[in-house]
Amino acid sequence: MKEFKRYLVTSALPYANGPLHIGHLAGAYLSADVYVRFMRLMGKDIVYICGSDEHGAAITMRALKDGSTPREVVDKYHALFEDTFKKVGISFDIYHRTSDPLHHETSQEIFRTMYNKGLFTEESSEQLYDPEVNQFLADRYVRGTCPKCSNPEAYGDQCENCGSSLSPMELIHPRSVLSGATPIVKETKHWYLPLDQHEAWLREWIEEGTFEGEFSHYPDEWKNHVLGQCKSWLDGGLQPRAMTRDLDWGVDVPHDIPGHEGKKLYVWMDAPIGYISATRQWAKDNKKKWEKYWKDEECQLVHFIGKDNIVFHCLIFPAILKSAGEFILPYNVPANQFMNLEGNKISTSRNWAVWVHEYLEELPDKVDELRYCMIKNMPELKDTEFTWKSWQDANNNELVANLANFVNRVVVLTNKYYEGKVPVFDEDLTFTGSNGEEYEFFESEMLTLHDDLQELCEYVRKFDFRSGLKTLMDISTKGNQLLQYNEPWKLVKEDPESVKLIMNVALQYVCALGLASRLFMPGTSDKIQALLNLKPFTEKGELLKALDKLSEGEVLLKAKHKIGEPLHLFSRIDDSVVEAQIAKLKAPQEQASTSSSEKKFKPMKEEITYDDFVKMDMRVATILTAKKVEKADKLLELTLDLGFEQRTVVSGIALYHKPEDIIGKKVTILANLAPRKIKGIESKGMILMSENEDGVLNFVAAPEGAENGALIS
Ligand code: B3M
Ligand code: ZN
Repeated sequence: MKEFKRYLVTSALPYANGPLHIGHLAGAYLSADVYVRFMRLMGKDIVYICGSDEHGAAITMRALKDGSTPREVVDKYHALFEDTFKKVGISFDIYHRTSDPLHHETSQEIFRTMYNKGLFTEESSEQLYDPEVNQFLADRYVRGTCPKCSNPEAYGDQCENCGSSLSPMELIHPRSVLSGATPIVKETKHWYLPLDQHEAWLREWIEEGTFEGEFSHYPDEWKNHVLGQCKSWLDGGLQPRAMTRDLDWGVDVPHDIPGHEGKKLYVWMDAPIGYISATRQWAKDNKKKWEKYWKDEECQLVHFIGKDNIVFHCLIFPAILKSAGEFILPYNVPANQFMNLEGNKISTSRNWAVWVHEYLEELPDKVDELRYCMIKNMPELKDTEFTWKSWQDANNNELVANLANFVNRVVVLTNKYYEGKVPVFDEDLTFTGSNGEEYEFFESEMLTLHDDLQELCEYVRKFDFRSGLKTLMDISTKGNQLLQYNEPWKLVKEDPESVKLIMNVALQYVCALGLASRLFMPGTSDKIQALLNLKPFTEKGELLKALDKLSEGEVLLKAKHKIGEPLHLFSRIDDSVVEAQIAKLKAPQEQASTSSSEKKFKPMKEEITYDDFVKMDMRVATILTAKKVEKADKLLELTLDLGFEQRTVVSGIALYHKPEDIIGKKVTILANLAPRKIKGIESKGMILMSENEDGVLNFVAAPEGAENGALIS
């Protein structure tokens, strides 16, 4: 085990294209959070970095689907992520975002350094291009018929029907998602990272743990599945990978590089650099030097990620770091596997997920219950499964019956027998062990407590968070056994002196649990500390201090210290809560499985002639201003730019769209509808909306790239 001067921990930057589900939480955030909280409690100099990944096709596809802009998409989800992580207690030192100018600057600097050193190769390739919107098409922007199974809706990178991975050129009858046009093949030039040239040192680094002949890490501390994936990539032979794309959303290729026009950095080039830019921002805000964390061998870098990101963190990003020069490489990448849900893989598109923000809205006082259940089932070495029943069981049988029960009994008894003061006991008291010999009961209990805490620390240090949590609960079990075995409530009459000793030991256990639960369940730790009437744990070095005290035979809680009043740590969860959650999860699936002909569609309207149709003047427009109409819940007053004029339209969409969210939005409008006065405002025209089954109104998207005033026919 190597000690470092500094520690730098990152969690994968989530794509800001949709909310977080519990699989994300168990994958890359709770694991890192436990590790970081532990390191802080051990007094380490540690920085915990994360932020939103705001570039790439994941974002632009979402914007396309929602009829909004990439900027709107990332702003929305970045804000949601910040809020969600905060409520779950993920203790980042900074939560940054890759659309920040500092990130653009940082990734451009690294790209430029690599370019100037001649570490990219330039290659031309043929790619699909949409001739109608004049744009190269990312893989996901092409759909067509799968050459393997004939599914007509396969994506350019994958067929979701048969699971084959594809390239867009393989699709039969390809079409552009943007315009429906048949793409043409066009040549384009990109900068490639020649990973083949990095293979030899990467292999040595992964397999031997040495870099340029020097120690880097112990490979046997890496998880087998992580090493396995890396080796299989290496054995398959690494290929050069394009580090740029033809896109209009992302980090520009630096403008001093010839041929930069229209090119952006590949999202997997810029996203991991997001860790560096976030550290720079943190350092700026806290008057620290970011280089001390990224460019100093005395710093341990650990990336927490899900298994689908292994190749990027273990091969591609290290190759970027080495090329850029002077950077340290990760000491470990303890990737987690996946967490399944109620018997199936979590799926965003099928809405088979527990969305974290919804959990927090529906069960706001059950945060530590979620953290506990996620850590207990963390997919550290293999895929695991979350079920609402297991969540309920973990709460009722472990948190309530074991931890809360123990803590509560100790606090209640201390208040009852000793006016809430930690009892002073007779130090000459001796106990007789099962072997008939006398021994120092108190000292031996403190040493056991020390060893158990030490064991918990060792597990966490080795990224075995499940065992760490199990050890915490074992300490609580031992506390319960202490009470159960000695029955202080019976013994108090006949042997009050022994009861003082037992209760003092029990209080030391409660204190240790309060401290150690901080790693896993910070809210519970706060509560225990409050009911012991202690100063708030500062985190910095508290666990280290406690271990030192216990190893010296000193107590954590001094005799005569006055504790607080009892307080509920956890309460039982009823079956009805579980049933409601399962019903909610299954409802959309059942709806989807009823065949479309059974769906309730609104009846068709009466037939009209072509002449009726052409009377309508529909146009593209942009919303310039939007405000609520006074005393009308449903109405917004909008100013629209039709290119040739501006006009006011009153629209009944206020229940579904906030004014600040829709300013700048491109919409479609029926422009020659006779003006009407609505709530005293003259409304000229009507915005086209579609209504879903729940009556929610969504904008009919304007055609991509269309200008204000363009006629729709
Ligand atoms: N955004 C992929 C993901 O969310 C990607 C991770 C980036 S880490 C630098 O799974
Ligand atoms: Zn297929």
